[in-house]
Amino acid sequence: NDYTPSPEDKFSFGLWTVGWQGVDVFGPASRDLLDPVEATYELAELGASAVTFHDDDLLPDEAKRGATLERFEKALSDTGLAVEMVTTNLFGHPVFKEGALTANNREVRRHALAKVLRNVDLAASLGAKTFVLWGGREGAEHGAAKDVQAALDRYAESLNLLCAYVKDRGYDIRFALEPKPNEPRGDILLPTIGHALALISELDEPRMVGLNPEVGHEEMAGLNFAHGISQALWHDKLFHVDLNGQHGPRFDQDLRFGAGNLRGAFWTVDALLGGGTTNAYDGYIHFDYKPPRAEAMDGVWDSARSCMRNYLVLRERVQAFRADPAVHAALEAAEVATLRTPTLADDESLDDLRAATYDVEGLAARSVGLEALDQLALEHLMGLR
Ligand code: ASC
Ligand code: MN
Ligand code: MN
Ligand code: MN
Repeated sequence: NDYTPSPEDKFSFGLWTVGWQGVDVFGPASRDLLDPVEATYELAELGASAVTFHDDDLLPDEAKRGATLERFEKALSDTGLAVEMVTTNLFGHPVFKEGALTANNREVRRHALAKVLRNVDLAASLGAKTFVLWGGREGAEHGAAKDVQAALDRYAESLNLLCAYVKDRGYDIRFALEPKPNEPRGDILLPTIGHALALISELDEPRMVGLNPEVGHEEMAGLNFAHGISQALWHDKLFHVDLNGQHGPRFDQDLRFGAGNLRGAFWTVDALLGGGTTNAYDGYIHFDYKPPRAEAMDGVWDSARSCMRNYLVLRERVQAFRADPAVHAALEAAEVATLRTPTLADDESLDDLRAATYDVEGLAARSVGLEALDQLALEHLMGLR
């Protein structure tokens, strides 16, 4: 297997990923500005099927908006790449320093919503079906500074207005919220998949809003990403995904996919493929990472190539794991499929359940075979099987 990306793999990259110039808290850019249209051609060359962008990645300069869009649309038709997702930068400009859709200042909130609406029009005109909202500045560092309940009212208000707008215009677009626990704000609203799911259930059009979970963002909170996206799939809410790498709870590293928690990446791919369960993910395999500041442009393209290669290798390993007869036997021994049987049978009552006798001591002493099963997974991951 040469792990060459193909269109069926549906790989997608944010233009801001390879375009990241390496500006960080301690130093300025370490790389030159990358023209987003050139990045589009290059990503197509590497094997991507689609690109995504924030309004300001593609169109930072209002005066050049028309000309850049024309060049970008030509790149899309030359390469056959799709724009599958669009998102709005509501975090970079200092006007959003205290929040955007949930800023205390009402003018800021109105400006933020107008910026999103304009970008929704652009997303629709480019055929994007998913619109992501990452609320990096929606949060606080201080206690009394943010009325969290009012902020959630305003978050819900914005989402309700956006859904009504999309319906009114007849756009084929769904929204996806991207949770993150902290950074750049001390504490961000909707910090995890679970918090975002709970907010969605309170909206006017819950079916139009789902999630765009990012590997590193859940892992920053010490959470299991595969479990998180599995729950999102259970709720039919995994609209999109941001794959990258992270070494446990620390700053948002945005490593290339496969770096950092490799074992977590194995289970992430398994969960996306529907790993032995009901719902699988069928959307784009989207990478949101930052090529490390130390790299020059050759390293940037190497890292983009590696994201796709690592996904393809892990997919092969996961499929081999799921196809291995020894794994089937271990799953059987661990009674994994038995969990699909309802606890109470159709023709039974709770009285029947209470009247039955259970061999409590025998059950307590039973073997569960979990270590044997996990070792098989590790051996597949390590290439030993
Ligand atoms: C997004 C998104 C992120 C952030 C980050 C900006 O839209 O998904 O994780 O912006 O990439 O640096
Ligand atoms: Mn991130
Ligand atoms: Mn992201
Ligand atoms: Mn990111």
